[in-house]
Amino acid sequence: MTLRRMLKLSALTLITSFSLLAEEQAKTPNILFLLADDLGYGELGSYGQQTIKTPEIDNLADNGLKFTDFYAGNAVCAPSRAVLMTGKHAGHATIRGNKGIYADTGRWGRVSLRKDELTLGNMMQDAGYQTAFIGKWHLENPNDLDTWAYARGFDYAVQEQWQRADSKIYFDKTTHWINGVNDKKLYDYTEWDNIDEFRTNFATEYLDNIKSDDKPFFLVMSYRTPPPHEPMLRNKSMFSDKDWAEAEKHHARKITLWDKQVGRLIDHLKMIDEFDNTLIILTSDNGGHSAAGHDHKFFTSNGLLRGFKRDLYKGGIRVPHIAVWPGKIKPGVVSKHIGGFQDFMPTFAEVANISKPQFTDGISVLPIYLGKTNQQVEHKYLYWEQQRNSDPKKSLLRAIREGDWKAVQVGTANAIEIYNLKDDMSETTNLAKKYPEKVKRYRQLFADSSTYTAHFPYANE
Ligand SMILES: [Ca+2]
Repeated sequence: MTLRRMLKLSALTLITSFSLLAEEQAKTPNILFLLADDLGYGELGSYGQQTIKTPEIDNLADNGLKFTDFYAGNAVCAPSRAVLMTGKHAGHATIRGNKGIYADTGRWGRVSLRKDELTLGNMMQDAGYQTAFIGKWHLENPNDLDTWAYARGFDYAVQEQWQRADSKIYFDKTTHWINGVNDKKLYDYTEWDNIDEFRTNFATEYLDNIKSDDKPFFLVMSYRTPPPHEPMLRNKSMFSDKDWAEAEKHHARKITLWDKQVGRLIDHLKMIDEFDNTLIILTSDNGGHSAAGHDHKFFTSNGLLRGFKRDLYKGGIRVPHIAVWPGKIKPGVVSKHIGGFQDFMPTFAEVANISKPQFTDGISVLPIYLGKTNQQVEHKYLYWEQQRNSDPKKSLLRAIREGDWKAVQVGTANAIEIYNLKDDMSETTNLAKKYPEKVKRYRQLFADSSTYTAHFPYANE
């Protein structure tokens, strides 16, 4: 080979490398958001679970970053998902409980996201993403299709709808509605391992045949696992040799089968060659539950944390948060950063290279994802508020996490409790009497953090 030809080849190689690099840099990543329902802080092997095995998710965690102090938007489904979808914290979100009051009738019922609220789906659409949502939405008025996921920022939406509605449409809980009520498929438990296998099929179908190749995707998988709403499973032999109550066997089966489906979706992503360009998040909408005969203490579902689903003690709100992004997120990192569901909106805005919406209370955690921890902005404090359908003296719950400190008030009739999490992660010793100035400060912060919203009348009390 002549020297001239060698130089020409080297130059060509160099140009090709540069173009590939530019192409690689310009390629906007996909985002896959895996949302469990009522999965406790301690229900994954990677978060300390000893009995139920979650090898697929543990493998995912090993390949990414794990947060220890990350919080759901609230301690029950709808208000937590409202925080996720709007980037507003629980005192600013327009949904503060699973039911709100309608002033005209005095009835407590399901409240949808306001139609003028920009959702995470809307934001990602505006950023040039194709968006998809599969599973439990829980932010709609069942009678108003304009409040369903398909109308709220998702180009493709498969939504379960099992809340009773007043309309003529009959919402069977096995029905999965595709793009509004244009199409539907019924889930028959005898044909599948679990409902999340059925849902994962929608996801693989979406990735293979529905999404286009010219835009990145934002796919939210909203699973049914592990709450008690799935009473029937085909496989009853798993764990049958255990000396456990039937409800506990059922709980363990569900998590085991769900883990398998998460693994299946990740494998599919690898098969279609999208894994390397996808940011994958796994988290839960609130802490582990005790319902339908299942006791959250049986498998230590919430680790050493106090309380469970519905509580603003940490067992109700602290959740796993695993983030994987090949080549970007360093494997095996554990972060103690204090964050919450409102942070996903600004994080995804930054990943998509757009400005975060001004109204969000969240702070992007992208610096932590990328290992630039010195650039991470901290929250001054996190605030939660939950309103229930009865007397606020008993049912207005509020909490704050500020550094090592936690303040909790369980109804306005009860005093504010104060805990120092540094020495007392299980919130067992109320230090309110010892720190009256902190009680005063948190009372003020409770009031300052809660704004008026229709349907939840106790805000700012
Ligand atoms: Ca939930």
